Amino acid sequence: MKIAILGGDGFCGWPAALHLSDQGHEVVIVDNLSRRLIDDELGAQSLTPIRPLTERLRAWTETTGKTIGHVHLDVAQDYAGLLDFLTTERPDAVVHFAEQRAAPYSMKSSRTKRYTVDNNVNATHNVLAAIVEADQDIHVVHLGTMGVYGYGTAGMKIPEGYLDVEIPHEGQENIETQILYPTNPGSIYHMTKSLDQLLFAFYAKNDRVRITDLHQGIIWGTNTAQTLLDERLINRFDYDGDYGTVLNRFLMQAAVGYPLTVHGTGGQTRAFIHVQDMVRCVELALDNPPETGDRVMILNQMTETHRVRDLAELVGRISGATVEMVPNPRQESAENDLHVSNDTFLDLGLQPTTLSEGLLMEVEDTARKYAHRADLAKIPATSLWNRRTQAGIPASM
Ligand code: NAD
Ligand code: USQ
Repeated sequence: MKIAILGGDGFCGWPAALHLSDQGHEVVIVDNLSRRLIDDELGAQSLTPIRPLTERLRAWTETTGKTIGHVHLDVAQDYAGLLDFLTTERPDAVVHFAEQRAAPYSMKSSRTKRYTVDNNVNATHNVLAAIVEADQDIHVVHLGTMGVYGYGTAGMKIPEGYLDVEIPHEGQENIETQILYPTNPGSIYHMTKSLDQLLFAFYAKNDRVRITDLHQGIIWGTNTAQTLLDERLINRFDYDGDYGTVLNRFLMQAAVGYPLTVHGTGGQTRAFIHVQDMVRCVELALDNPPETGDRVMILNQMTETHRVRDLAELVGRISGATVEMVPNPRQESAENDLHVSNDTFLDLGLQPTTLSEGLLMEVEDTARKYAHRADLAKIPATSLWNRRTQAGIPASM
């Protein structure tokens, strides 16, 4: 397959590009390097020493003899460039990672809120409109989020995107149908992913664009089989208060001797997946496209759920780190349960990497190895969700 990876310089896109290239696919990365500019804006750098994209690509060719192309393009702003790219390159599939993905960054200010909405919604819409205008049958695989569902499901197992409902019908039998699972986003970032869902539903229905939307949980881990081949291929590792995700932050904090920053009571339950399983899921999704447009294929891309305080306890146990309950900067439920159906990927053969296998290795091989690069001042989460959290009132929904 010829595959365009939009956002292929990022934390998920880079290992996905290498994995697909390694599998023999022809891969082209499209990225405007905005994530690297945000690193500069925040004064925060990846814990791991990521190399410039051109050097990464050269290292891939030197190491494996394979080539990955690169087009510097803003998918959200340069519609003509995107259309030209699709018309010229004619990819079989587009994997769309090219969005601003940090919830805390999206909640920092009206500027970052507006940037996140403009960038994410336009990027997704441009991809869909350009595919229709280019008149090509390109399979779109989008990286969405578990967070579109919201996290309070009253014990119900979240189905893969669609909910069976029975609607009362005056005096007649109830109508049985399926609807998109109602969204309940908890940040501007998660809201853009909810808006993406509607764009996908529309373009599938109206233009029969074939779309797979992967509702992904929080990624943990850093490297994959390919990014480990040469240090110049290393993946990024975010640990700062905006972009660092919870488990990787805990691993890094354990490595540098910083008390693990549990928000509030740590009662939030979230879905997780290892970065190596993420790249495999993307491959499985590409290999199993929906046959027709009409309806978006939605898959839950996660392998385990964990409560934040349990994760902190686990990381503390294997590393000796201490735990500190800090005031929650976010507006979110203090406690929630989460049950998720991930049957499709398991049926397609995914064999999950479990926390119990990979966690210690992650602390030793990545977090401790690069601990000397850490800037501890960047650890605290300073993005406050609203006037309540700014006033120090404990978060509750
Ligand atoms: P990232 O910020 O590391 O990578 C995103 C990449 O897209 C960056 O290289 C950035 O430069 C590029 N980009 C952003 N806007 C662009 C634009 N307009 N034009 C061209 N390139 C653009 O993020 P990530 O962690 O790799 O996440 C990728 C996708 O996966 C996101 O859409 C995110 O919502 C989703 N996701 C990530 C996680 C996670 O834990 N990291 C979990 C669930 C879902
Ligand atoms: N948390 C802590 N301490 C920390 C950091 C986070 O307790 O130091 C808590 C947060 O309050 C939250 C939970 O951990 O309750 C998860 O936070 P996170 O930053 O790891 O994850 P989130 O903001 O949801 O975003 C991340 C990715 C996003 C992706 C999402 C998947 O940045 O791109 O969409 O995970 S999901 O959470 O399933 O929606």
